[in-house]
Amino acid sequence: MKIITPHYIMLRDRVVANLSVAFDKQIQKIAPFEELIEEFPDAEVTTLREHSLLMPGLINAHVHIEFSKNKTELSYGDFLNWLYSVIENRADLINDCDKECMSKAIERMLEGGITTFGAISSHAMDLEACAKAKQNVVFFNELIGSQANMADALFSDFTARLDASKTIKREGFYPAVAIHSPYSVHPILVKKAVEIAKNENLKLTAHFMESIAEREWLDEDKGDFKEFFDKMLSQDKSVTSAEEFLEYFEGTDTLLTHVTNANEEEIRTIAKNNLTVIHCPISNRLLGNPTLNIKELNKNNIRWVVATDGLSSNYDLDLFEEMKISLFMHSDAPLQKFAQALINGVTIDAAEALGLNTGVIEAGKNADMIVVDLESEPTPELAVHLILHRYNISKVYINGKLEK
Ligand code: MCF
Ligand code: FE
Repeated sequence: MKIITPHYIMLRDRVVANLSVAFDKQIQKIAPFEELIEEFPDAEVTTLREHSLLMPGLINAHVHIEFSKNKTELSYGDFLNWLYSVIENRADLINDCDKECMSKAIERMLEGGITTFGAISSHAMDLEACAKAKQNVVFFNELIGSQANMADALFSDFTARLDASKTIKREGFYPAVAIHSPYSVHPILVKKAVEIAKNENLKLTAHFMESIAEREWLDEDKGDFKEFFDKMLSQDKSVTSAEEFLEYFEGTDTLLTHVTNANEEEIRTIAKNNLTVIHCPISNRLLGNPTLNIKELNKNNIRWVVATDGLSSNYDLDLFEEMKISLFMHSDAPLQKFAQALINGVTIDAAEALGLNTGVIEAGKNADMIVVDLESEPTPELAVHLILHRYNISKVYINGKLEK
């Protein structure tokens, strides 16, 4: 047993002072220190410095570890140009991103207080690095391919990767399924993969309605994807519609990434099916995509969480930076309330979306916690201060173990 005594603790809906936390792998009790030490006299005690805040570890629900090599290789500003540059540089980027490169990205997230991440794995090159990571990992094996005549081969490659990820037996590692997107995955494949996820109770995620090009292609078989599919795959129309794609996810609690171009009907379907939206503001800006309409999500009571996406469309994997950019992009959102929603989007809401017993400091939750060195007493405006000041993170606990 361990007891930690910070100056302040961020609980579910308030910040408290003068309490300590007793924990092993899970949080056991939150109470005054004297009470805890009496109950757990053999506990290892950590007393923290002035203005220390214990808060839940951060959760990055969507990151592409295999693309961590990119700095200047990929083209930014226009989604299709980015996609062409991915295809052109993919082999080099992936091959040059060795274990060290991937571990560096994972370590960087740890430094930034990320105790859980959702890895979108395109090729399983990141399996070992994710298996060895200190963090909790939801390992999303990606399925991609729009050509019906390739479906069997693509599907068996996907199931082989999924099976390989199932052999990783460690605490906090969860094999899962990613369906790349409506434009890039044939409905036959979508159906089969959703079936597996449902039967085996695996988490599901998909990129959805990211670009204007995706909207035009799915709705009308035109726009920038027309030339792309013609040139790359000799395909002259979309294999599905957005509405058909969404239907496959009925009865699942899928996380949809981007959703920056969804129409009203799709928003209603997302709300009706209780799906979660993953908000990646930096990625959207860099790839020339619109800004997520969070007002509309809130109106429809749709849960949204915040993630970095990969270094293929970001300059860092830092959720504090991500929240800050979002705060400034959504300039008409009420500042304090929106900042708090962002904090929830990297903690409690992300945990709930991923179905993990973490994201909040509460008895019975996994002990994923970080110590943030505030520089003064927290005020009711703490959420804004956390996002603006990027305070030092002095300790990181994952499943009760001190990892930083
Ligand atoms: O989320 C961003 C932008 N949207 C789509 N895909 C990706 C992103 N970052 C990396 N990707 C990957 C994706 O998983 O790039 C490939 C897929 O393997 C694009 S499709 C050729
Ligand atoms: Fe992505």
